[in-house]
Amino acid sequence: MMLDNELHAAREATGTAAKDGAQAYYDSYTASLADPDRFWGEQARRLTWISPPTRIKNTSFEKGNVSIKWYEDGTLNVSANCIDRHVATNPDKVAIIWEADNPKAPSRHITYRELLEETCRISNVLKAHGVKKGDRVVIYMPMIPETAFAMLACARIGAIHSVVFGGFSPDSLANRINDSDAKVVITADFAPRGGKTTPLKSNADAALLHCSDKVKCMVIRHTGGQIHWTPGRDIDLTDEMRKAPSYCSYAEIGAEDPLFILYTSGSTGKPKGVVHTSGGYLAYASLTHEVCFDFQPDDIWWCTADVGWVTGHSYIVYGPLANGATVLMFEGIPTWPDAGRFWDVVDKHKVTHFHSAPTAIRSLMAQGPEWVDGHDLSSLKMLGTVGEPINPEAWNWYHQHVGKGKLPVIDAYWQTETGGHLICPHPYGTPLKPGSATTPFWGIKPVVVDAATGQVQEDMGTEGVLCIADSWPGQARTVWGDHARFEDTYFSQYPGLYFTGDGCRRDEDGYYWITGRVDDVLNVSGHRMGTAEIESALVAHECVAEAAVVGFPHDIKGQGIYAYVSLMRGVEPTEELRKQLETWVRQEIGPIAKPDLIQFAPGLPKTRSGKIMRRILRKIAENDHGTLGDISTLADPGVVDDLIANRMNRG
Ligand code: 6R9
Repeated sequence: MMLDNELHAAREATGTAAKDGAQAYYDSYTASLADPDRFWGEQARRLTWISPPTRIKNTSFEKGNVSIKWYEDGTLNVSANCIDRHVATNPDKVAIIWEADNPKAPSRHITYRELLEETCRISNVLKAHGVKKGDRVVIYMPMIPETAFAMLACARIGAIHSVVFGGFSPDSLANRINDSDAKVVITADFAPRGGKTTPLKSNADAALLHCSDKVKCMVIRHTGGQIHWTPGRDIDLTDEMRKAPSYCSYAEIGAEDPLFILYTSGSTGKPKGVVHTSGGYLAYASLTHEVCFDFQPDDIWWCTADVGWVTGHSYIVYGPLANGATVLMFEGIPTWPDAGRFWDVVDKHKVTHFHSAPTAIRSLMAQGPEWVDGHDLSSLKMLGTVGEPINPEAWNWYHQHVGKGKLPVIDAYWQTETGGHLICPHPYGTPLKPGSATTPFWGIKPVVVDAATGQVQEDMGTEGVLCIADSWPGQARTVWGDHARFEDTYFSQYPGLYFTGDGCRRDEDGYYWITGRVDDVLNVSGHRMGTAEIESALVAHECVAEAAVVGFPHDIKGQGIYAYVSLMRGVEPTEELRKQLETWVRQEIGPIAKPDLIQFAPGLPKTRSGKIMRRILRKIAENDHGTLGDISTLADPGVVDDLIANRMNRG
């Protein structure tokens, strides 16, 4: 379904004609590929540099020599770009509107001037405790403005932050503190969410038992609930902020100095610390935020992601604040206290841009349209979706009920590693097709590769794995402490190309349709989970001999987690044990990794060389065991019958 006419009607109805027409947009695309140095040299001017770059692009995707540098001789400060330059022109503009989990709690409005003061206070506290340029600071926080202050405070002094999602367990937190060798953890007492609270500080206490005793713990008092204090290690950040000076000068930072590390799941081993640097990342985040959403100065921008994920980094904090936007930050969830909460917030704060995820849309769709229809959503100009492929049914529901059949839905495809959007429509310029992220953004050269032959497919109407042929400024530079792993993960499969890990189809019109991960990464409610991580958590339990984890289609989450577990000899497969294993995984990794279904299996299907045949496990989990294909290479084909007979997903 092409929505060309509807979109033109939308442009008229909302009166927000895109700054550039569609033709200009696609002309810029052509220019960006024809002369990247010139194009990105011009784009660099959107930032305020201390020393403007003269060298623009210096990148190589060649295996063994992967090196990505943009604007390498430029210097700037990211926090000054996100704050000070707006304070100079418009200090009383609201930078952050905060809406609490509890709908009865007052919202907060933080102006750019206040954002500067609060950020500087944290910078000063960090400095007073010895944090210097290049030191790592882990941020384990609720969705509160102080989280953004803390990120920007690190950027101001050149410290590298690593935000850890508040839903991660103490073990996951400890792994990230240790891998990044962090000097400080910034946390809060508790994180309220959906009427429940996560005890962040006590999780941090548990994590820090496994870390160097030099790591300091700074605590924001958010709910004021009772917490344990460890003298000499814990610092009352709320109190120290109050006493700290409200100005801190910003440091001069090289464009290629790291801004942050963000851990993400891969197909093997432990999560990787993806490293983003300062100049290219910020230019790309701010450009995509402005262009892909036709962002205008008076707009009220709301992205419902958590700051613990890359979407929160690029499209709650860095992109919008670099553009001087008013950003709404929401502590709660879509369905609490009821399924009308998102729309209450849109109406209350007159949100113009609403950017969310397919899983949230599907969960609201399941509650019925009446929760949306009763609200005044007339402030909205544009909708966004990100995180996983959106099924056309959810897209249409979103467009019809939230967008009243008029608003464009910007489906933005990208990754932690890409810093910003890779493939997404131009609002009003690109005719939309529900379920397709449409066409590449400026500077992005997608290629579809035949997975079996490694051949680049030149045609339209083709399918394969998605790679990108050349670098763009927002691209991750390395994996923290392990450049070889960076090369190996992204640049070794298809020489000279960046491998996304996603499958895709390019249709006759040149539109891209992401078909999901082709590696052992699951996408559960838009969260990336490595099957290997969940498996190693399961086998760490004393009753478990072996485990294999696969995804299965799930109405709300997109993918659910299906675990096949073989028990140690003599251990009985009971319901109680099943519950224990669920709790175990929650504790080991976090609630998002809890298996939806656990099947006890006396044996797993393996090849004669001992490889687990995941293809078969996937089929059984999908309840599609009629077409298992060739199982003759299995060491013991008999296990398959047992797996089918005892499957958990009889749909
Ligand atoms: C931004 C983000 C990345 C993976 C990516 C892909 C999936 C993200 C998507 C999408 C289809 C979209 N993904 N956006 N698939 N359409 N619009 O989500 O980063 O957490 O690193 O996940 O998410 O599979 O490879 P991240």
